[in-house]
Amino acid sequence: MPKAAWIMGSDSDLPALTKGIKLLKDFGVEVEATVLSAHRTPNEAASFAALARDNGFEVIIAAAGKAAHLAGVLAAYTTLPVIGIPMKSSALEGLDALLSTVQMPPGVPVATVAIDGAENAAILAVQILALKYSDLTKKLDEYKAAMAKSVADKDKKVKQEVTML
Ligand code: RP5
Repeated sequence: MPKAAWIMGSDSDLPALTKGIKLLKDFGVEVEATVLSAHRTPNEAASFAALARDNGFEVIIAAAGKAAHLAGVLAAYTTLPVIGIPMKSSALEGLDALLSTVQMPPGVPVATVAIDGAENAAILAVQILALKYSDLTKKLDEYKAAMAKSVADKDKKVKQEVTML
């Protein structure tokens, strides 16, 4: 079973992440959620990342707000792919976290999704894991087909509503 680590800087991040975590689990990925902070528990964060591959993780998702260095610090200690989610948890509405997460120096990439972009983080993680687990490719195709159907349904509904105007 594919295995992902979903790290968050604080328990206060969880409500904005649950939809993404659920989506990742719905794809059949084992998800281990952990609270770690680049600033409050730097040693634990470094050690988690350094041991992540040996502990069976294949991708790391890291969500943090404010001066968000979590994803970057984890990426510094592992060669596993790290997906960063900047959280909208500050007076700056997440722009601070976005810049802190995305502006990594050459050599230490963090694949950064949108502010509060937990669902895209989940899908990107599945796309990475699908390179190894081919059944995930089929599930991604089904996911895209369902998305397209939902847009087609909306198009039909809008056309009907506009006809009635
Ligand atoms: C960040 O600071 C966390 O990721 C969270 O988004 C934000 C606030 O954390 P708490 O003060 O609620 O623990 O490190």
